Amino acid sequence: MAVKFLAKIDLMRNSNHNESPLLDQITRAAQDNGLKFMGVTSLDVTRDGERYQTWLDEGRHAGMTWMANHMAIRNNPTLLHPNAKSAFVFGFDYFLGDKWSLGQMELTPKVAQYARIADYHKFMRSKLTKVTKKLSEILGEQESFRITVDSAPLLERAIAAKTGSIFIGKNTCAIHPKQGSFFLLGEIISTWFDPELILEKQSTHQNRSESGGCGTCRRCQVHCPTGALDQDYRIDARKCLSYWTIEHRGEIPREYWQWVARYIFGCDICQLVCPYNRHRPASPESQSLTKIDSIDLLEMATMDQAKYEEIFGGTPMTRAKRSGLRRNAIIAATVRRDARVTDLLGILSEDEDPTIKATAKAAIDFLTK
Ligand code: B12
Ligand code: SF4
Ligand code: SF4
Repeated sequence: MAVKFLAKIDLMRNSNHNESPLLDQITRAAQDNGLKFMGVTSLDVTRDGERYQTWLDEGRHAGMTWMANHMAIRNNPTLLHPNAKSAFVFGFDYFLGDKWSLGQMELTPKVAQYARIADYHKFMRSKLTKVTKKLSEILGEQESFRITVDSAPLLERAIAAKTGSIFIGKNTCAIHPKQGSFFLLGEIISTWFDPELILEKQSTHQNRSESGGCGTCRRCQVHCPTGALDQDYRIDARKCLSYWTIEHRGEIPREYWQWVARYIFGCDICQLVCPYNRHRPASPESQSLTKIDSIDLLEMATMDQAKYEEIFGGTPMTRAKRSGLRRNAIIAATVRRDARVTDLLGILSEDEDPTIKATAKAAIDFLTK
């Protein structure tokens, strides 16, 4: 596909760039809905598709077997929508102001920031639906669109990097040189294509420059508590706390317990230590969406379905299901010697949920050895 890369447009800064009145209008539509427009790019992900396959071949996706599904679409996102030719990429800034405290055990375990607010799959989709209406007005009714927010087999970070607004860091996150990495991604796949306005930039993140890049920095790799960032720009989900506490079903290996006690759901460490996230103000829009303030380990370890829905319903934490959240709470309470929960380990080891049963038994073992 012959495309032309125009001068990099710093759309994340929401500057009044004058490269294109059309892109300006889209930037404004995004802003009106609390989003940042990062750019529009083609759907060619050939190089990233190859990287993705290597990553899978090495088993780095851990137990996320679904990541090997729909490979034809992942390698060719034009299959996502009839006549699809481009992707408009948007970001939602969710930074809540957390700081990294060098591994200290805080009073209560932390929840990753994105998970403390309402479920982004839902609210970003509703924001993007409004932006799509505007796109239809601007680009004409002959164009059609499909919204995706982590809901299709799409290499979202690779697509975002092609706009030139962000780069991929050694922590594998999409990082904006001025805004850091605490933003969520959403895309509008579209039939529209204008070779003059499509941004097509391959990542140039090896060197540090004005437009981003890690250079010789290795902070994320050094501070990752579990060694999951064992190669530059590649994660091993088999070692990532975020994988174990969110995606994994069943027991969590003992070697990760001390970290589950600090981060009970997800993990922000490799982002909090990143220089690109320094001196960031919290996002007011994200603060207003906050649903989880703090965690009560007793309540979380023992909650029934109704309590689970009351506390965690509508948040990204439901991804781990009630079983996963109870499991994480038992582990955190055990490491923290929270007697309110450890006194119940005998009862919990008879629980009808096999994961809870096994985790409680392992917890008793942990405390007695
Ligand atoms: C599976 C998944 C996970 C897995 C695996 C993470 C991973 N790094 O792959 C787990 C459960 C561990 C995870 C954790 C998190 N996730 Co997640 N996750 C995804 C998901 C669904 C797929 C990612 C994927 O395909 N990974 C496979 C790898 C190989 O692909 P990739 O990282 O996208 O890399 C591509 C390019 O970056 C490039 N590339 C990779 N390596 C290299 C190397 C070089 C040299 C070059 C040039 C290019 C390059 O090619 C790759 C393949 O195409 C995406 C949503 C989506 N559909 O994309 C969200 C997504 C990546 N996650 C997101 C978030 C917020 C998180 C967490 C921060 C949540 C948390 N606080 O716990 C952590 C961050 C951990 C981390 N350091 O990545 C956001 C990231 C936003 C951002 N600014 O980057 C996404 C995009 C969801 C969204 N819509 O916003 N996640
Ligand atoms: S999310 Fe946490 S465990 Fe996973 S790579 Fe980043 S620092 Fe390591
Ligand atoms: S901490 Fe350093 S190496 Fe890691 S992503 Fe940020 S700039 Fe890159």
